[in-house]
Amino acid sequence: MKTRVFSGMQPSGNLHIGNYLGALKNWVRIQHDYECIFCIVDLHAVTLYQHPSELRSKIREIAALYLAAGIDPRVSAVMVQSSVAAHAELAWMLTCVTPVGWLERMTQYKAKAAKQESVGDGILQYPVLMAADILLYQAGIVPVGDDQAQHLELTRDIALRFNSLYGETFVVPSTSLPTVGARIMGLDDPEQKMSKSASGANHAVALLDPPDRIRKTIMRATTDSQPCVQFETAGPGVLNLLSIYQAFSGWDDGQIRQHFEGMRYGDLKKQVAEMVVSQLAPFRERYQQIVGEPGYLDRVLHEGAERVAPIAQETVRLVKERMGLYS
Ligand code: ATP
Ligand code: LTN
Repeated sequence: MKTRVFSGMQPSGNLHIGNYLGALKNWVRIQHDYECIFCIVDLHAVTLYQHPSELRSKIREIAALYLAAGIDPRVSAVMVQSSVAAHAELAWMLTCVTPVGWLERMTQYKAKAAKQESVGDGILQYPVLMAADILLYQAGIVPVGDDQAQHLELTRDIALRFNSLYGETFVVPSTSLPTVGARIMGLDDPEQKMSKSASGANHAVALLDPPDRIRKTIMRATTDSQPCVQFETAGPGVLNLLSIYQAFSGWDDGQIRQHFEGMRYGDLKKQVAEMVVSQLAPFRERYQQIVGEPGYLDRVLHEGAERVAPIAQETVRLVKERMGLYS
């Protein structure tokens, strides 16, 4: 039997090249080698307030972008988290074996909590729900960007703890990070991870941005005080642009070095912009086709949920049996 893969993205904000290079591109690459489930994690999105009608359309937009990027719904299951109730059901059972201290140590929790006056319980529970997403399907591999590595560690700890308390129940998953592009930084501030929820106009390139917008954002990217690329001393802004080029082009380190060493920043930016424009052009086209076909997306999401539901049911049945819950 093929190893199962599970991953997901939150339907909050616009998907950007960090999401693509860190995760989505890998999903497309491995989808024929594994049994894959790609989820739109709407229950995670509502840990922060989302406007209901915007959330409803974002869920469909993200699903369409998965397909536009090359996920084939005949091969992989594409589904929405809240359409399979077992995600929330298993999350409760896992909550009961998770020490609060483990959750309070999560860096993303600390960063989000620091920004709020009153911290919703969902922000703290967020990684338990993520563990439930993965363990529910007995996934062996989880392809994500670098910022999710700590949550994956926690998922393994929860699985191991459950297995040791109640007997072997869950597959303990491993994390799959891309070799290049696992952490794309903000174009306006290369000290911060590129993020959907950041506000700056020149922070990110969104997957559906038109070519002129992409060029503008990249030409305005923060570099450093040197005039041209010097690999030995390059600052984070320049290294970020080089990573973006490398991840999109698939070039190795030697090719990148040979091509860009000594190049003026203006030319570096032009080349990065043209690379990104050409790689994203097919996304916009396919996206329009997908959303233009009445009923297609709903069919994909409905079939995705139907395909994965029996796996989820089986895990919940097993967990209930192990824990002695009524069934
Ligand atoms: P938010 O700002 O709303 O938290 P996000 O941009 O971090 O959003 P997520 O939905 O949390 O996006 O992440 C989806 C996937 O994209 C995850 O696998 C995550 O690791 C990856 N990812 C997010 N940002 C980056 C980035 N800057 N570089 C590489 N991968 C990223
Ligand atoms: N927390 C993840 C999204 C996510 C996820 C998952 C990723 C929720 N459940 C399961 C991989 C596997 C994020 O990217 N913010």
